[in-house]
Amino acid sequence: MTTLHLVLGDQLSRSLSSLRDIDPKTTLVLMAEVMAEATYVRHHKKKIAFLFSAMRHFAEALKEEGLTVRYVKLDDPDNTQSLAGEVKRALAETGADRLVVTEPGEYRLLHEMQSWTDEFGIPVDLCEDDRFLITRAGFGRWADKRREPRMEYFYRDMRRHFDVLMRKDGTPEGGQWNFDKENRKSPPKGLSGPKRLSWKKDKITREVLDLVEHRFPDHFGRLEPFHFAVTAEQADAELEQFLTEILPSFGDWQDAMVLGEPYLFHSMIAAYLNAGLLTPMDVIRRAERCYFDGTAPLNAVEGFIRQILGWREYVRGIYWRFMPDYAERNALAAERPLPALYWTGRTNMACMSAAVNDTIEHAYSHHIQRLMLTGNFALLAGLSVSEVCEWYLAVYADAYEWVELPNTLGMALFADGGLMASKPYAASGKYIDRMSNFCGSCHYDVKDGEGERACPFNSLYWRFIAVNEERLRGNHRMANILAGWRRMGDAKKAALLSRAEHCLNLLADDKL
Ligand code: DLZ
Ligand code: SF4
Repeated sequence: MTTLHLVLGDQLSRSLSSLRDIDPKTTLVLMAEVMAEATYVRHHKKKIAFLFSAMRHFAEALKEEGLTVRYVKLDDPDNTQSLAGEVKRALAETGADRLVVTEPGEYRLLHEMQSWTDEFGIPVDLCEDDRFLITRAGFGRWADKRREPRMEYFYRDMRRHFDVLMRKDGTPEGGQWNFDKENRKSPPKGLSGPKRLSWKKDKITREVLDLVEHRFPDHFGRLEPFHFAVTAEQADAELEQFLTEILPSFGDWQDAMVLGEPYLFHSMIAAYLNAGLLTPMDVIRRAERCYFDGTAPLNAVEGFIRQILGWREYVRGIYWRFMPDYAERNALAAERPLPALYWTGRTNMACMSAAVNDTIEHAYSHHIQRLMLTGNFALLAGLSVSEVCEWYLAVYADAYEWVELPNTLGMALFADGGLMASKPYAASGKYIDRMSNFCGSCHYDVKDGEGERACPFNSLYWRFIAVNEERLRGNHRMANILAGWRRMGDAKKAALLSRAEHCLNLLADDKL
């Protein structure tokens, strides 16, 4: 009797629930590179290369351990190019009579797998993905008890439950849960991040890069230079570099943006965590130790841990609790087609050009670029929620729907009507100017709202307020801004709205 253990491309953890306590004599591990997964959105070339190389390395490690692995490469002539097709083929060719798989990270795939028992006529065991720290059902119970299931309260419960950065008397280290006020420093002149580790491409990676270049030539992004970690050991070394050299500065400059500095003091581990090369609790405990050992300050360690113990778990919980209808939400009726500049990076807006070009180059940009540049612009311009969500899912090496959808639809676009965020993250050029050095070299004038060279973020910001006045009326956190708009003179209002319309026309003509 043989059991087939399917391991997906973002499940590359040896501790995976479906690979635990397995008997090598009766286990056949199946891994498959398939067009269906590589093209359901047109993923960034670097994202596909990273995953395929990491998958191949993971399969090699399992084989070295003595497990039998059936690894189907993308260009295998018999490849059916879908996961279901490869499971079916493996069952037929090996006589396996049972399938075990850890639950996938996306609703579409879970939905599909739920029909596999009937389709293939064998038992399908779906194991809980316990690399996450709270189960889907556990989060559902937490959320259903609350009128507004906000991250901050979830995070506090997680800190208490896992005893992370807590004092013996049950209060948080430092006497506060959150040190964000210390984490919003504007970047001083010349701020630059440290040099990152860069991995030499081995034979497996070189082969994969060749494959991706040939099979996905029209996908977004630049394939080379490629220096992602592709094994758990390499990812661990990047984490170690972050903890020892970079974490101490992470807090202070967490929200800063600097031209030519895509990484600054960010950890860059999301792609590794989300593909399974690192596990969250290990990262959290090691970061916590940096605070207790005195090698990193509390504002940095707490801010970093909150991303993993709080945000990451929270967005995943929201995703599973509210899917599938969550994906259909569009509370602000945003329908404008996604403009070409999101794909090309060609625009006179220095900030947007930097964010998109960094994305093209690295399949990465940091959270403030995502939230306050590309996300904020999409919110203000009323860009189509589904098109923006698809863009985020395609372009970032760390993006899977469970993490991308709530972050984009809920946080950046406020399309869930305030389930996740208590107010829209809408900001004018003033915020961008404070947190970056982009405006100094921009074609537009950040201090101007209405003139010919006025920063588009300024007029679009007020247009957003005007267009959504009714929808946002009941939101007390928006009351001052709405009152500011109402108090504004008619001539000023008209000038801002006219400038905003002009900017939207330029956007449609690819000339903004
Ligand atoms: C993202 C991705 C890509 C590009 N390719 C594959 C693949 O060829 N085979 C595979 O098993 N998984 C791939 N993945 C990851 C899956 O899309 C991911 O498991 C689901 O989206 C659920 O998170
Ligand atoms: Fe961006 Fe406006 Fe500043 Fe230009 S002036 S960089 S468009 S915020």
